Amino acid sequence: MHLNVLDKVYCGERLGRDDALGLFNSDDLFDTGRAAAFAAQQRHGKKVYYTRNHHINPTNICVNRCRFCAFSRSTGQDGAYAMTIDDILAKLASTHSPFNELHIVGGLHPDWPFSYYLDLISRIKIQYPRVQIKAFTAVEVDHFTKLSGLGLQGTLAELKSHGLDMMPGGGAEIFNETVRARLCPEKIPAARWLEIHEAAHTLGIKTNATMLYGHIESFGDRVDHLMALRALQDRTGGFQAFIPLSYQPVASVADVTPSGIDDLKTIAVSRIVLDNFPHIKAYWIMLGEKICQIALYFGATDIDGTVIEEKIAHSAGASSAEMLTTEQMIHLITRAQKEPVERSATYEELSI
Ligand code: V47
Ligand code: SF4
Repeated sequence: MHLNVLDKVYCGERLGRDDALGLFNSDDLFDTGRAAAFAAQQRHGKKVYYTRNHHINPTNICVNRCRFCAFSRSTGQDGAYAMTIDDILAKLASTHSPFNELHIVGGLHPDWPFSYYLDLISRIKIQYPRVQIKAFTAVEVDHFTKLSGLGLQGTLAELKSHGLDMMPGGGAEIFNETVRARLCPEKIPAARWLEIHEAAHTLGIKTNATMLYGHIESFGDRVDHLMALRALQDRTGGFQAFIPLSYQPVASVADVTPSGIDDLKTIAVSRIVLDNFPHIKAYWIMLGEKICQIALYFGATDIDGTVIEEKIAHSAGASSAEMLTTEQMIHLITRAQKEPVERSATYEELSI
């Protein structure tokens, strides 16, 4: 059965649910990886994309308090913080590393009005007109709809007109509702996450998608998650990259992180199953730099960016560096015998 499944990849045939499940259950990591590398090479040759980006997390105060999230705090709790727009602009002004992409996500603050978020992105755009803003997960956008009273389309249109260039893929976690209820009972349901991404695509806002794996979910849950994303992408074509997020252990959920083998298998199966996604991103922050580099032989064609200051994975104890320089990113890619390509948030190739 396994060989037939991979033959489908080489013939450009789409995999079904059982095929994908068979790959997750197989121990033949190299055969799966080789087929995924073939799928990646067909799309992008030897090119591997990276960006110079900066992560901004305006607040860690969040009304949701997902069980796997070591980043969030309640109001008044030790370590809680909330930045003003001036704080954020001062932080950006003080960075010495150039950036083309700003990745802005944060907690669902109980008191901030919608105007905070609009002012934030419009003031950044005034200061940095050439920088692209990738901001706000579907979870935050859902929260904004309750503040704005503008409905989903109206809220997204307002964000776009104030400078939102694209949306990150966070908040998808795992779509299976039973697992989701155990991981993050307060979070929007999977159907709402998909609805928000579909609405963004309809308005011409490209987005990414993620999957948090390696905690209490089953392989079947992962396959269903991938199938739901593939079906939406068939309808809209608005997804740019899929990012499998390797679970960083938090005692209240599960106390081990996925193995390197599971990380590579998940990258490979994602590349094969998501035949309509341009990129699979190996997020070095959660994988570590070495697994990220090996992932370039298992179907990944993007390694995210310099990041500069990462809080979400590092709050959960991620042992990767907090930033990489452009030279380190290029080195990571060229040492894998691949061709580094600097990109914008929306995948325009930039000349260095
Ligand atoms: O939604 C929280 C995850 C996500 C943990 O779109 C955890 O380009 C692992 O979505 N272990 C935010 N993951 C990060 C994210 C992202 C990152 C990089 C690039 C892009 C993109 C998106 O982090 C959250 C949640 O799923 N997360 N806690 C944890 N313990
Ligand atoms: Fe809040 Fe996002 Fe953390 Fe959940 S994952 S508690 S929504 S910041």
